[in-house]
Amino acid sequence: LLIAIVFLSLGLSAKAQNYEPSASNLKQREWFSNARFGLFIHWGPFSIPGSGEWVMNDRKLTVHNYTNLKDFFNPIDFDAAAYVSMAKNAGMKYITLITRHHDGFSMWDTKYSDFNIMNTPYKKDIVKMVADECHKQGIQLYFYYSLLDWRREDFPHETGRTGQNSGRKGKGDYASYLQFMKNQLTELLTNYGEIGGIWFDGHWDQTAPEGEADRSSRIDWKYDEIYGLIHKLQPQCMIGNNHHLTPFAGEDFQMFERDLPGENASGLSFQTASDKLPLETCETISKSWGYNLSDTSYKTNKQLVNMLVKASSLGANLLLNIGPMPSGKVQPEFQNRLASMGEWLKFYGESIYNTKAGFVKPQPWGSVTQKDNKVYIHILDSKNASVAFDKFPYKKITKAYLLKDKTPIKFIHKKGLTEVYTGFANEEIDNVVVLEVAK
Ligand code: FHN
Repeated sequence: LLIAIVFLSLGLSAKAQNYEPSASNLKQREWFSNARFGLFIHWGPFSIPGSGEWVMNDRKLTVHNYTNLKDFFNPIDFDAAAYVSMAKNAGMKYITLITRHHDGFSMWDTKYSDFNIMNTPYKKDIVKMVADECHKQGIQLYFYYSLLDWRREDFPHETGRTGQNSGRKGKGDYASYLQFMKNQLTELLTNYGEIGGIWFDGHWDQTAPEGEADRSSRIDWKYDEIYGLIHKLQPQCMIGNNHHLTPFAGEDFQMFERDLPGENASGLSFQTASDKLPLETCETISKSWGYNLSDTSYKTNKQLVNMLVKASSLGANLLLNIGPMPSGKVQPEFQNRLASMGEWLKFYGESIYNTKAGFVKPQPWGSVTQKDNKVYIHILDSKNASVAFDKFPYKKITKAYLLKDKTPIKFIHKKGLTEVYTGFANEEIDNVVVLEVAK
């Protein structure tokens, strides 16, 4: 028996190690790497109290009391077409929608949980409405799906770091919970057309706190089975998991929370950036992911452009979040910022979309993106009179000019020193200098 078990587990891990992405998956990865900008939507009954999406855990609400929220979720102002157009006008190429967050509420018509949108006064499948509109307007759709569940009896809550105040008894039953997740994922990948990717979150609930040496999980999530199912149902569908660790076998992209790859400024991203998988960083416009009445710390347009530029310069996408109001309305502070991003991208998009990481990491003055024979120098802080590189990777600079109006820019380029003169009088959000180069 022992030999059989060892053999079986070797077989399973070999299967995971040997994951070969399909041709459609590789194509999808390439598309994703070029997309650069997406919209994250944190929304559901958790939006009602206006205290963010962690309200159930933060206020120590029991399953019994929290469940009452579903009787108040009636987002009469929700307009899927307007959401999708808002994302497109912001220059975003994809939407990542919360289908089920840690509170376990399903935003679609699921057979596998009563705690779902059809049992609210609204009674309309929000995932379907968003999916139909995304397919109609030609923008890709990704699903956020929480591995962690604060309500279900079968989730092994007693081993987790959150959700112990829920009033649940027992130890959970992972085999049953796993089957539940597989059933739900099957619905999501069968009934809503082509899906760009699944964005898992909550793995960290079962690991030691960030920064501690032992980050192994307290339960075996059996990702082999979950990932295998997803790739079987929709081979192109990319899998990402916000576990804050080095990507596991079977994953197709790597995400960083509130952080640029490799920076760990937030203390949430200890993982090193993969040089094989597409990268994504996610951030909020204010502080909170879900609607928060007291959170008015909106980032400025300049800060948001900086984030997009720096992410691009590291070869990563920016997934920028909004937390709509309980009614479905998107507050004007978010709408205005998204519209400004769109305006900026209309002009400067050539230095963002389809680019690759720059030859240097972000610098105090700004950062670099590259495409074909063009190097884009993004001067985000124009206090400096010039920027210098000691290892410029191209032999020749054939032209140097401002992207904005083609004003020629002075430079020197000799062995061991390349200096571009950038002392601009104008205070643009981002002064983009284009260098046309040759090997
Ligand atoms: O706990 C969640 C949080 O609510 C939010 O969804 C973010 C988005 O990256 N992820 C988790 C925290 O890591």
